[in-house]
Amino acid sequence: MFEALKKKFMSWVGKDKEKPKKVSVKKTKTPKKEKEDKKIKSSSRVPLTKEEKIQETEAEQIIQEASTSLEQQIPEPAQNKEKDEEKGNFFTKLLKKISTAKLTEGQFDECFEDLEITLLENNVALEAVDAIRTSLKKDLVDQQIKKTEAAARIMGALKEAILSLLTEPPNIVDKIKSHEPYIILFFGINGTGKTTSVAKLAYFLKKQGISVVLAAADTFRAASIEQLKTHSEKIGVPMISSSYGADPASVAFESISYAKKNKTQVVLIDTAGRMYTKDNLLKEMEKIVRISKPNLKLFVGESITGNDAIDQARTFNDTIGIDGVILSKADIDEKAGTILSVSHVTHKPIYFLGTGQKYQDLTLFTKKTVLKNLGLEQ
Ligand SMILES: Nc1nc2c(ncn2[C@@H]2O[C@H](COP(=O)(O)OP(=O)(O)OP(=O)(O)O)[C@@H](O)[C@H]2O)c(=O)[nH]1
Ligand SMILES: [Mg+2]
Repeated sequence: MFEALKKKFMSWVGKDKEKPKKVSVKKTKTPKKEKEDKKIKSSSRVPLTKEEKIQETEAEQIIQEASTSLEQQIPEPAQNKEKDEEKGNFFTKLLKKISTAKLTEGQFDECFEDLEITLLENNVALEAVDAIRTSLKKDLVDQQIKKTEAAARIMGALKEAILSLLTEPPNIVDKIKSHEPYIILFFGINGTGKTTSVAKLAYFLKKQGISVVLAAADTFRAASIEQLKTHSEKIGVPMISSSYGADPASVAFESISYAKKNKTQVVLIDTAGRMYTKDNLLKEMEKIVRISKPNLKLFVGESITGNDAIDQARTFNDTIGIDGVILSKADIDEKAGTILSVSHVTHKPIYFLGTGQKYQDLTLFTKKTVLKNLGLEQ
């Protein structure tokens, strides 16, 4: 998850690999030039404290390494350096400009292009890219930024920009305890991981000592009832089902009656995958919602499908209304732009990430996890 973006961000600050071998190209200054430089420095600047001097030296090193590393590296014929790397990247270009003077909007836009391409290539939705641009602009353009702080300010601004896209979900266990029975409805298109997520959540809740009943309201797809039954037996939770072709809304209703009678705390309703473009399927879903009155409607989308998942989430939100998102298959998603974008587009939190095929592979979503995965926080 986020490997590609993390690699990119870390390469900016030289944390992605061992430091490149350098040929020691000592810049020779004539004694006269050295004297002039010293004169300019001492006349135009307030004297620096010892600490500031160290910081400035470090900052100069970063800028120099980042912007001229290619000139100084031993050429590696096997590795063809890409053109944009030669020209510098978002970070190094910005760093150079910010370290010289206040950054203008035009300069920012020019530098942002590199990041914009990276984000789009990694499945970040256009709206989310725009939000990142706006946030970074606010933090960096026309700001008085000390040279010593420039690198940290850029990375800090990036972290803030990413945080602004994300929504921290409420504590699901607290929510569940606020209403009995607490009804959670799962929906999404075919094969996204709805049934697996129902099973994973049942497993998660059971481990917390919360009682669960499963509703096999996918009465459409062949073997769907058996699939959920297998999960219910393995996890050790009851399941309510009917026959194939039965009204899914009535299965949901039956399960809720069961929960009320047996004081079961949570009802997890599995539904058939439906194309969000098909009106009749959405109408059927509306009926399930009307009858089961869920406390939480979770859209299940595949992290790997990028803008498709975003479009699905948007449409389901517009038609049925979603309360939150589960993004499955995050374990096989190198790009992970969907994780960064879906909450910004729908204004709804991601509750969980599906991170594998086992019951325990359901990860509670937190902003901190995203930042950590991106290398922007320890
Ligand atoms: N790697 C990985 N695979 C997953 C994850 N979640 C689900 N899967 C796999 O995705 C496939 C489809 O999962 P299901 O749970 O059957 O999907 P569904 O949405 O219920 O499918 P339909 O009922 O046919 O619409 C299965 O092979 C699951 O094992 C996940 O987080 N990571
Ligand atoms: Mg299913």
